[in-house]
Amino acid sequence: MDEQGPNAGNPYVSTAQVAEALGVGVTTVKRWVDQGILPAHKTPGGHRKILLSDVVRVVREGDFPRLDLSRLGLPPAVQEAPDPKSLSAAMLVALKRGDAEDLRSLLRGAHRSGLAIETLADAVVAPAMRRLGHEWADGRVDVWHEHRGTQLCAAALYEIRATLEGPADDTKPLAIGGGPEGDPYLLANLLAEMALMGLGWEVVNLGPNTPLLSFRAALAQTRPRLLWLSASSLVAPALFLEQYREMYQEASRMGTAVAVGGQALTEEVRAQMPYTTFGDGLTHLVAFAHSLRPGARRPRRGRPRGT
Ligand code: B12
Repeated sequence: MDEQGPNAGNPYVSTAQVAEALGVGVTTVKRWVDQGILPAHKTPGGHRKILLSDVVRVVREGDFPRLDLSRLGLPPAVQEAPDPKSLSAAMLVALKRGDAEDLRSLLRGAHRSGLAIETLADAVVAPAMRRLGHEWADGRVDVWHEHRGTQLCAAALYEIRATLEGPADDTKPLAIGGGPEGDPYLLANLLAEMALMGLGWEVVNLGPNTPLLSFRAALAQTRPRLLWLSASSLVAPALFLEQYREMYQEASRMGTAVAVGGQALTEEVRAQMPYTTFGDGLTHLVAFAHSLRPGARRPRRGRPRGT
């Protein structure tokens, strides 16, 4: 970590630079910092700096008539949000061809041009992978295409994840999560982790195939504000439900909210599960996490709420 920021993909910018790019006054930007809308980080040199990823997030949530993000070194394309449908179709082509470079530039380009991680997950990655799954079910592709596609997609996502990393900050709320034992699915958990990082949370991704007893140990040791569970496949549903209920009771005793989702959590399975919230997509997870942070505000037209 130095004055430049945690990494080249996510540099620090000054309040003056942010003011110029968003077309607002420096005092307004400083007020947003004080109100927690724009988190500021103390650099080793004691300067208050803002992460580029936080500016992009605020821009995405707000509406800035005099926006000029090229002043922050971002490509002009940031202004026009890309169409998720055509991105998802292009992603499927790259997945089937195993074209790593195409996949990387497609996903990185979409994120740099302002698409939130949860939108990338729900409207680009999940639909493309779903179609790949249908082609497997119809015998048009083999399981190895799914494995390769998952690995290439994960590799591209880890590059974006690196740009979301900020300095450790124990004032941030903590979220932990992953997938249950026997469930190998990687992408939904990686995207859940990145979506919560993008929201300014401290996040621990336990990854797929994690025994619920280990979830409980992590819960006791980290006492998170939020626990997510992503279940795409349940190899032993009855045992899963029994262990999950025990974990949920412990979580609610600690005041930890439990968010669940994933293709294996059908209505029938959910009817047997207590949880704080369920979501079909990661947009639901982000909206729920937002509601857990009282005071975290979204700037309205050109300036934050109530000023
Ligand atoms: C990739 C893949 C695999 C890979 C996984 C690689 C890996 N390590 O991740 C491999 C090859 C291992 C695999 C194996 C199998 N697979 Co498979 N797989 C898929 C595929 C193509 C994509 C899944 C994926 O990663 N999607 C991307 C993520 C981001 O999207 P998502 O999971 O939909 O998650 C979204 C939502 O559910 C939600 N969400 C998810 N988690 C959470 C959590 C919270 C808190 C919230 C709020 C929301 C949320 O938001 C996400 C983003 O929108 C799906 C097709 C599909 N329909 O998705 C088939 C699919 C899931 N597989 C299927 C099957 C049958 C299998 C096998 C049984 C095949 C076999 N006979 O071997 C095995 C089972 C393996 C096991 N042990 O469980 C079927 C499942 C059918 C069913 N309903 O049971 C599917 C639907 C394919 C099909 N069309 O039939 N698979």
